[in-house]
Amino acid sequence: MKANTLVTGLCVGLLSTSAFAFHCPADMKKIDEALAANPQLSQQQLAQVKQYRIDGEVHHKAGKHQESIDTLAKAMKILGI
Ligand SMILES: [Cu+2]
Repeated sequence: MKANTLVTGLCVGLLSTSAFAFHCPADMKKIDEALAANPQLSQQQLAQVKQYRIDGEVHHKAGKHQESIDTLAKAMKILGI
């Protein structure tokens, strides 16, 4: 029973990690698509979005998926997506 609980916990941990790993590229894709669609943003907002997009990718590649998602979320908020 104890071993089962441990295995279940381990699986949930692995699943959430891979869900995060998948989440960032999906967010980056949404941002890229929004940027390609000529968003109505100021130069400053556009620069911020691009910076967050780059930072998000860096965090993602470093395995810091939660930070990546948080950073990409800021870009998406500016874009209104
Ligand atoms: Cu990631």
